[in-house]
Amino acid sequence: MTRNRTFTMIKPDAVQNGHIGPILEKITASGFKIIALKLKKLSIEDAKKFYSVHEGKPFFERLIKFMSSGPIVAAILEKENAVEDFRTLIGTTNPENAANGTIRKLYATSLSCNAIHGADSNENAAIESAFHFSDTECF
Ligand code: IDP
Ligand code: MG
Repeated sequence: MTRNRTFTMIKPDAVQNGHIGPILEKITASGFKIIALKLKKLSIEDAKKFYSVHEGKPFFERLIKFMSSGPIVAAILEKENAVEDFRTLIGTTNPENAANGTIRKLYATSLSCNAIHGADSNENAAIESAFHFSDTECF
């Protein structure tokens, strides 16, 4: 299987609750190499752009408010089958349904505030990585 890359954000709830360290440890222990990493705060405009696919959905405004409420950790990760394996590692969108041991099961506080983002395709991983990291940054 070929190595490829995915994109993640540790969301404001998990950053605020002190879970950056344990989440990064779980990610690297699961075989992902961290290619790029930064702590940043999204503006409302940033969050709207990043989640534009969800515009018009009932949870959109709450999602934007939440994602711009405090710092996030953005990262590019590399592994064989990275996108699919990372989605498995984070668990289902609703943490109540997430499998034991997944990041959302362990660290999410609710369906809205679910601790972590994972890109859902190779194409979106590339788009989302470019959104957060310029090509002058080291990766
Ligand atoms: P994903 O993050 O598992 O890919 P998406 O459907 O892409 O899930 O939704 C993006 C984010 O929007 C979720 O991670 C969650 O924070 C929020 N969200 C999704 N569905 C709902 C909902 O029904 N109620 C509240 N928030 C939601
Ligand atoms: Mg999604």
